[in-house]
Amino acid sequence: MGRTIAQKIIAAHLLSGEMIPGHEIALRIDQTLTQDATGTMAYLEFETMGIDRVRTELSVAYIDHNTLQCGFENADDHRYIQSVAKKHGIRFSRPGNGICHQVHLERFGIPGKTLIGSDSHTPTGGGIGMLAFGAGGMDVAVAMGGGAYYITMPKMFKVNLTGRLRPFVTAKDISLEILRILSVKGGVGAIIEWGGEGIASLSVPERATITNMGTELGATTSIFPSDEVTRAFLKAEGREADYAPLASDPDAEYDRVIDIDLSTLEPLIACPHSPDNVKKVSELKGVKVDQVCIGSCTNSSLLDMLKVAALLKGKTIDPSVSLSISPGSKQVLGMLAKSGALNDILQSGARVLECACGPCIGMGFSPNSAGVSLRTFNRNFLGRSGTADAGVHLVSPETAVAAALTGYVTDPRLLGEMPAVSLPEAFLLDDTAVLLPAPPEEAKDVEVVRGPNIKPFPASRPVGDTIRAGLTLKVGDNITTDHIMPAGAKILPYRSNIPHLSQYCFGVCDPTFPERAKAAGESIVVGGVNYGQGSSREHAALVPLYLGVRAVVAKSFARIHVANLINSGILPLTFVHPEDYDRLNQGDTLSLEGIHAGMDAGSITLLDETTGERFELACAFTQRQKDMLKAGGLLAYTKEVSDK
Ligand code: MIC
Ligand code: SF4
Repeated sequence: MGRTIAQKIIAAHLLSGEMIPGHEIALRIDQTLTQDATGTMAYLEFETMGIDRVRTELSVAYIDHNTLQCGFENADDHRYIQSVAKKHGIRFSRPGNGICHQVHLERFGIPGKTLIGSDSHTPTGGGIGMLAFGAGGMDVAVAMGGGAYYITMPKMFKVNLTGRLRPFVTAKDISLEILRILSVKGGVGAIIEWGGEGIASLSVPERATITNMGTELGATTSIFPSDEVTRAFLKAEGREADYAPLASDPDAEYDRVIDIDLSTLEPLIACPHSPDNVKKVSELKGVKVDQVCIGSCTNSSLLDMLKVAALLKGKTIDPSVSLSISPGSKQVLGMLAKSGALNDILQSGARVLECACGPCIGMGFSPNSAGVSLRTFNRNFLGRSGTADAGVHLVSPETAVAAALTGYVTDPRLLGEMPAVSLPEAFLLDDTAVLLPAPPEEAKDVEVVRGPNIKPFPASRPVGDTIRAGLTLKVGDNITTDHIMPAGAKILPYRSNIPHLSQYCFGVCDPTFPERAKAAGESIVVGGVNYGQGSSREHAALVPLYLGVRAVVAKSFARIHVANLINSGILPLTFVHPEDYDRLNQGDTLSLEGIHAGMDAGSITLLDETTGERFELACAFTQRQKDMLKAGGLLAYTKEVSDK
């Protein structure tokens, strides 16, 4: 039987395990990336491993999330990351150089290579034919040390594109269409390969928009073939030598095939508060818009920005609207400046923000009270913008401009003719903002700089044979890591300070949780389906661990989060009978007994001591995961293994 693109890359990087869907496999990782909000923790973890130099082909540390610097915390973390990178052979992308995924695509992505990043949108690299995964910081630390990355062998989905997009319909609308079809959990356990004759008309940045938002489907990752379009992009980046063709075999088999005729698509919009709450833009016609934000790792490429500039040229935005534009990288901003397009943007009344995540993660530019915000981003989870009652919608850059010009949700096709925009044959190349590490012989003299915001990790706790704990929080379906451990300008600077962060844990669901959890000592949290969807932040596991959470019982889990729970030594269990969820009440006292034998048998009984009822819970841990849980998480386990 032929192979899919992902199966080919997996086979070439397989260290152990069988490529059978559902089985655990270990992969060799060629490249890693970190960003600063997860990076500080990842490098602290890496340092505990006592390895002098990273053992990957390439590791890059980006600074792009925490760039507001309202106090000393971020600047200190930047200095820490810069020094640790210099010491251990990691390249350092300075603040201002751009959003990790955009810069990585431009300067480092290579078709056929494996990449893991401590950011859930690392699959952006699939746009250039990389097999790229979002992962928790600990997994990235292990990969930097030359260790394997473990995943469950995914199923293979194929999306076949036919036809061609009509004017004002974009790659973002393709992403929203697949979210409409599959929902935020429809990609769980699958790798999505994009193919069909329709992909020939999609440039690498457009493909990257699509693989970026595959994360919102819950997919393990997404990938495009590497073809002449890929070659042209790499050539324009001065990296044609990195090109390698990559395609699936004609007889490759897929678990599911979805056909989309591009010529039938219309401009789409995801309504609050979920990326899969998708409607046609025309259905929301006339809704008043207060704010428009263009940028983020989804839509900040040069192509996006040139289109935006062309549409804004010679026009002024509606006085009632506030418009922000964050170009994705220094390369993009430099080329906008050189071509004069930046001036077209500025003259329209837009506010140009720095090349960083910015408003996407609530780092400034929060909407007004109850404001309607149209954003070209990938997530519109409740509270993420920094304004609790804002209504955040996700749209394409074209639809964003239409709203900025008119003040209302407007079908961009009403703007008239789409100006012709194309990518240049050569990009502006200047890598001076990517600092090189010290050579090995000098690295030993590099001093790692640690600020006072860096606090110790929460103590690891081995999972014993019994857990007796209060059900301190019961939450519903699709709980995101933004619910569990919110981000935003007030909290994000404390990513290396778990005690401080803990005050905000589950703040979106129940601000009393931290106090109640501390009072209870030990807790079990109960959730619905797709618990922990969204970001890769391991803080959504480490902070609950700090607050005494010993187990999470849910109907189902999101991939990265469940790995982070196990890495942190928190026991994730699923209901065998999902309806049992309704019979558990917040405040009950729960106990789990015979955990070790249960882990071997694949099922553990939960006793609700308050009601006397018993429930059957499932677990399907590999030996490695069981050992990790019994050791108290990945770091303790790694230490145990290396001490033997
Ligand atoms: C996000 O988009 O939610 C983030 C912020 O980039 C996160 C990482 C983090 O929380 O630091 C992600 O997507 O993994
Ligand atoms: Fe940054 Fe937003 Fe992309 Fe996360 S989704 S990496 S916050 S731009």
